[in-house]
Amino acid sequence: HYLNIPSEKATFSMGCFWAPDSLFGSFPGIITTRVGYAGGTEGLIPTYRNICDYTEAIQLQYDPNTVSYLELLKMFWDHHDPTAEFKKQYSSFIYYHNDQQKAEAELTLYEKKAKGLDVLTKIEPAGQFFNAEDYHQKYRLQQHKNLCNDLGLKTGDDMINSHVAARLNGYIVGQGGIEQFDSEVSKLRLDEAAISYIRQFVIKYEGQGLHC
Ligand code: MHO
Repeated sequence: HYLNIPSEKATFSMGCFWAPDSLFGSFPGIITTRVGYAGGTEGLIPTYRNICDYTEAIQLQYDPNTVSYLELLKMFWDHHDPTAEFKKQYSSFIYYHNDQQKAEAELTLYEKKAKGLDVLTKIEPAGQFFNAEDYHQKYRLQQHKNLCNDLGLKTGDDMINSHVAARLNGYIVGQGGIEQFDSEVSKLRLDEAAISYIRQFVIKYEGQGLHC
């Protein structure tokens, strides 16, 4: 049913893409996520082993009536260090999908710079997005093979297109927390065994942050 609600895209690069896949996956208003490569030279085909001049990126499909782009931008800024210098693969980018996203991204960048921060983040139009290899999609969730099998999540496309996979990839590493998990879990239509399996990880990892 979430395919029938209005949705918009957002694309960010903020270091290793496994972390934002979990960070955003269980965030309110996120419908689906995919990880991949963005912002490189047109005509070059990036892969994880040969990423060319692309960045690791997260692409979100979100419900703008539940979460605003400004709220997503706040998550972007709050969950990586935009002043740290990395090779291009892990650099900080906001790839905008329309003029309003561009204006809001520029506003928030300006606010950071006004605080005296030496922010390296670049803002560019979203171009072609190349999906990463299947094993990178919902990476944290994929570490729970039996759960994925029980949920019928078998292929990379399953991982990319499933709302449940997006939510659980966050919850399984504690993102979103137990209160939010309990309040939304009935909507995910999981069986009791799956719920209690996931629930123990939400409790275990809540508040521990993300690593790559
Ligand atoms: N530290 C991770 C980075 C993976 S990320 C998808 C590794 O050792 O593979 O770039």
